[in-house]
Amino acid sequence: MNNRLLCLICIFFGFLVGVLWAEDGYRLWLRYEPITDSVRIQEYKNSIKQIVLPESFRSDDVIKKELQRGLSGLLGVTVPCTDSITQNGALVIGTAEDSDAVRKCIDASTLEACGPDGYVIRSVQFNDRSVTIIAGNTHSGLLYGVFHFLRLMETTQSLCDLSIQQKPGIQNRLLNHWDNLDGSVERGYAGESIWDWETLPETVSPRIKDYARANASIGINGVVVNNVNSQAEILTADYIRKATAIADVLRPYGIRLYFSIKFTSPHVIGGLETSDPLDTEVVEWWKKKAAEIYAAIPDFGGFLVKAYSEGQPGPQQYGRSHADGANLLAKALAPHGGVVMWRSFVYDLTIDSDRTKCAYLEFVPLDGKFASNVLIQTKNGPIDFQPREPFNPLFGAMKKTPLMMELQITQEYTGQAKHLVYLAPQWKEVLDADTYANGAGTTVATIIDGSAQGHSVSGIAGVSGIGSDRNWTGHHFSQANWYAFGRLAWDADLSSEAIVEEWIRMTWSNEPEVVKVIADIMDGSWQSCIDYMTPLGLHHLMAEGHHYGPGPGYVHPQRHDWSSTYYHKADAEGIGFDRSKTGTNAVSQYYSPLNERFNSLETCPQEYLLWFHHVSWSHRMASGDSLWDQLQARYRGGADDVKKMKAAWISLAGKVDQERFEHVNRRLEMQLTNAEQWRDICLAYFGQFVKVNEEFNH
Ligand code: GCW
Repeated sequence: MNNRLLCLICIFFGFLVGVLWAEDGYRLWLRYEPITDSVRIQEYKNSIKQIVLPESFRSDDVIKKELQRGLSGLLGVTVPCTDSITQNGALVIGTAEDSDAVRKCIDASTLEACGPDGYVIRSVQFNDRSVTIIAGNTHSGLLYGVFHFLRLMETTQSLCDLSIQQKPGIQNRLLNHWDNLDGSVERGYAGESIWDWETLPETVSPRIKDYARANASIGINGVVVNNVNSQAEILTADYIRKATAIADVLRPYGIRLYFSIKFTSPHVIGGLETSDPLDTEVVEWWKKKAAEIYAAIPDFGGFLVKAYSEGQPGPQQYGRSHADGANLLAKALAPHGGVVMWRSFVYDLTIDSDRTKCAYLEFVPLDGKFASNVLIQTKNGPIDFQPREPFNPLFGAMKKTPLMMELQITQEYTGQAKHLVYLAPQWKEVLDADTYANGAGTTVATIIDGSAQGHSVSGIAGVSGIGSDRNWTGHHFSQANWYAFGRLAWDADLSSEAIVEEWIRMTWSNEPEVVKVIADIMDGSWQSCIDYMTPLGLHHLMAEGHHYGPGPGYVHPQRHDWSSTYYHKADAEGIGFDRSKTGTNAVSQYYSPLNERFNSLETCPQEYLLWFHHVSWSHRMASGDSLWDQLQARYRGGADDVKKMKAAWISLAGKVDQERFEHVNRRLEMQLTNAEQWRDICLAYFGQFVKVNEEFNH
């Protein structure tokens, strides 16, 4: 072989190795990279010398596979699976029924308290051997326990003296895909849908299994596969067959499949004259449809519905209420154990001219009228996933109805897949907010987990930003929002900082310096985004349609509630939406003392100031600055923060892999340019009003 040929072969194989080992983000936080800390490796090897699994798990169960995959990546060894404990360092996985060690070492009441999804991880002595037990009541519980155990290793924590007991706060922890049947994704910024409807059910992409693994690793147990702006076809026999193939892949990971349905399906695909919820043929149609779905997908989760909102049909067109519509579907699903997730995202301005008030006015009077398997799915804030909103006053206001919370993982209004914005602090602010519904301490988290108002069914949904891009979410850092959503759905008490640290260690590096730099970038990123887009309670200033860049002067030709000017109301006097008692009185939808706190200019928290008040440009802020000075400082500070984020990122050159480093760096460049645009366009626009305010200028 001549030298040139040899050289070409080497280059080719070098290229192949490069491609195969490229750090492209596909593995998410489940990278299972070899641990480099030699003390830890020794400790781990001593703690895990054999895996003892129930017999039924020993062939190709996902628990066994995940453990072997994790351990061989992290430790570089294949740990043998056995049916009994033969040495120190056994890792036992099982329920009380199938494991002697579980029965003897874990108190039955402790295990029972874990419920169906919880688990116990404990270091014990059993028959004179040192053993680690992962115990649960169900396959899902054990799977979650195993992922927790692997997370400890991925984040290089000790496995000695473990005593962990976990159970999720919320029962239904769902992703909502706004995926259309043609493969496009509404508000998706990471490529086409991961469901390839065309080739299903014959071909199921291997990606779906990796998607299921990722979800299970953070406790997500339900997936709505199609857009809430639904197409009736999803309920045809053809699509049910296709969805069955997806459900079969999700099932071993404890994930149930749901559909978004179109309310007029009986008419559109069923050939009925009407879809009136009180019509007996319509009732029968839904009953049969539910039976047909459950025959194919026995663990089907239920329906998500966007009704009478943004052009979607609903019961109102037949003179019926949301409750009539939801109960129709609830009745069809109840015999099979399914639920209805009925969205409260409605804003019919004939009900009230202040958009923030509409959903409350429509839904609160229906409290107590919904069937027991209906949850009202409510966005975190009263408008629409703006960078910052006060919590939605519906939380706490419907005491007889379980309310789910809908968060947006896909960054529709927060820079899409171009801006690095870590959203857990936004979600924490809402979850931790006190509604005062049962007096002080009734946080939004306690409303949605059902504990404050005694509901046995509970749920939370995140609008997924997942697509077929190799890195799943478009921006490597948007993966963190998927991760954080799952972790908070499991445990709303986790701090945003703790989640960030876990995620960085698993996704980027365990090096303390790298962890610190990335954590600093992420922790402040939400506040920076608010500052360069919509500071001090401003909202809905984005350009029309794509919802990405700034459009403070935008006026919609027909709908004033889609105009930016409707929201900021800037004029020569000042800026902001007066929702105080002398304005639209939206403050009255909050319980006392919040209602009074928001109502007064003196006590209204600065971050919601222009949400609730029209404030004069010269108003003295707590800092002593005028409002206009403060607004300028926020816009400038926000854009400057991005400059700092970028500089901090550059300091990581050579410390994280080149491929992701460069990708993120390019995105930060775009973010900086866009943040400066937001700053310049908004300040120039608002500045016009300040200039004509003579009193203030003198
Ligand atoms: O956030 C808005 C989006 C719409 C979306 C709607 C909703 C699916 O701009 O694209 O439609 O909310 O939540 O229904």
